[in-house]
Amino acid sequence: MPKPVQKEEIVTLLEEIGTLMRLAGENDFRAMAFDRAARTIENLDDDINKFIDEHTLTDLKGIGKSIANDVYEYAETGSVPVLEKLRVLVPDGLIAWLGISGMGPKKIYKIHKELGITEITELKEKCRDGSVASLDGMGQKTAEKILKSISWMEEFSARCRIDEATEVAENFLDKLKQVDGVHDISVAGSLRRSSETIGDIDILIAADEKNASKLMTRFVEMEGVMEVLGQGETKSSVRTEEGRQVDLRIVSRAHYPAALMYFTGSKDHNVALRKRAREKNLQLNEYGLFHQTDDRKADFDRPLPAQSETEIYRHLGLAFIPPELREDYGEFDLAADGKVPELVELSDLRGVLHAHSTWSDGKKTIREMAEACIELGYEYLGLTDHSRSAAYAGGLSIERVKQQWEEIDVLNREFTDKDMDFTILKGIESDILTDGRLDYPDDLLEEFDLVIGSVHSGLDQPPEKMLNRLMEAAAHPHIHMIGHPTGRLLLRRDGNKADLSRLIEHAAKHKTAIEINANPQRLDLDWRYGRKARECGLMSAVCPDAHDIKGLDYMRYGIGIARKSGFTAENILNTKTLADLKKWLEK
Ligand code: DGT
Ligand code: CA
Ligand code: CA
Ligand code: ZN
Repeated sequence: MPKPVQKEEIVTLLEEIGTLMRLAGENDFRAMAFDRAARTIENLDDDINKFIDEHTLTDLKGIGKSIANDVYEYAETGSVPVLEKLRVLVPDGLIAWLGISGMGPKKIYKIHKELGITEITELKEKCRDGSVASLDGMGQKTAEKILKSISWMEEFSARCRIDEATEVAENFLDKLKQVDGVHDISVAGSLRRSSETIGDIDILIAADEKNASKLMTRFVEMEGVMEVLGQGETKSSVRTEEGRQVDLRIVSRAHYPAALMYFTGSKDHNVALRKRAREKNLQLNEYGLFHQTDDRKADFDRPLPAQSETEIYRHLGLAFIPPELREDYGEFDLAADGKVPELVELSDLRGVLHAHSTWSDGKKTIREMAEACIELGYEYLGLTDHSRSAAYAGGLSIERVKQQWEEIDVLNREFTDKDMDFTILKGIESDILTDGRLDYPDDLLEEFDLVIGSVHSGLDQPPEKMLNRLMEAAAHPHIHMIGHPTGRLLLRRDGNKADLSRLIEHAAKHKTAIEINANPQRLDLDWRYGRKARECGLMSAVCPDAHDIKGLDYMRYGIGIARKSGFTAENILNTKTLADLKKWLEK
């Protein structure tokens, strides 16, 4: 028996197929048939499940045999081959083009086909350099309209990764810091809270009033600003070349602590703070903390003195709450009881676990990776190339594993001889096979110093199956850590929906760690599981999953998430000394 479906689900399914067909350049008549079927079902008054159970969809006007069969198949199995095929066929980048107003799938296909481009950045270039204008039936006007629509879309377009936002923000901070009259400057908003994705970038400056307008002018005229969205005395917004919005607010020195608190957010955190204030007959706003007037408003003549955020928290009966925790996600309980954890810091990290070399799909040799780690002050590198099933990523055969060990031995001997305090651990990132087994025989697995198990294939298993698969791996006697547990790619692909709370309990019980993959595309384990992890005594690690030298810089984003998770250095494996780490790895 097929599972009952929702009418809307089927409408969306048929519409998606129609759209993707056009993006794939298929015959428009076929695509139109899917549109027509979608409309028919949308307008259907009877329960669609009746037609599915009785296989009578073709009785409806506008639904042919083949589409009816697609719907039956979907109801039966939850997927349709034609859609799966289309999803592979149509480049991901093109789907984003659908958000450009005035760009239908047919036009998108034409431009994509004739200019061989898939990304919006490329589309912008081709609109600017005349390539789009020169296409049949397009012209300069069309190109300009597309550019306008793109910038409009970007203005309202959602979010970016934290590394992208950080780069933009640091560029602004570096330059603004040097301007005369800036007393204090900080990022605020989601970036200061180390959120996994960022909407707009918020910057706050403390300056004397007489310097404010000069500063604002400097800001809106900075290199990299493409468009001024608004300019005022105390607040301005710009859009950068990268399409990011940056908001700058300038406040007086006296207001800076309260303003920093307010604009750091999160909104939910602020709401809870203001409520606490009112319970103490106080009023908190972006200017400060005030006693109340008789009609319960802020009495601006009676502020409570506060030189810092810490003092404001203290007035409210709370310990300082680090920005990363300000999500109204349990931090108030901690701060009221004086139990805010001493969050792990980048400088606590002693080594790198989870990195790749040219032996699999990394870009640098083991030596180059090790030397980069030494340069950054780390004491060890847990090298974890891919295992043999990961053929697409140059996974290592058993033979190659043993050769790699020889190379590592040679390098380690060299480090010892040179009296360098550095060790490469023989690790592997073993695929977790679809049934939860690891990728090598036990006697080989046992010989690695570090075994990370990650899911790289069969990502679309149903949640329960995926959970069992991960739990099976976590219980393996030779595994030390689960890599990127959901496999999500932020802003691009959802991760698996396995019940991570259960995985966390299970992994903690088996003394298997779960990494925080610090690659800003992943940041997986998600910080929202931090409390659960701490309660279960789960070990985690901040892992760059580096495939080149630059990848080692991802540690900072992983630390942000570790802090957001409420982790102290004790929760993080790679804060251990080599000796302690080795002990732990021996389980
Ligand atoms: P984003 O930009 O979506 O990544 O997230 P945020 O948190 O940076 O949000 P944003 O830029 O809209 O505002 C920055 C902070 O300013 C926010 O975290 C809290 C504060 N804020 C802004 N609007 C409101 C508001 O309407 N109510 C409260 N309580 N706080 C606000
Ligand atoms: Ca923001
Ligand atoms: Ca903002
Ligand atoms: Zn990896």
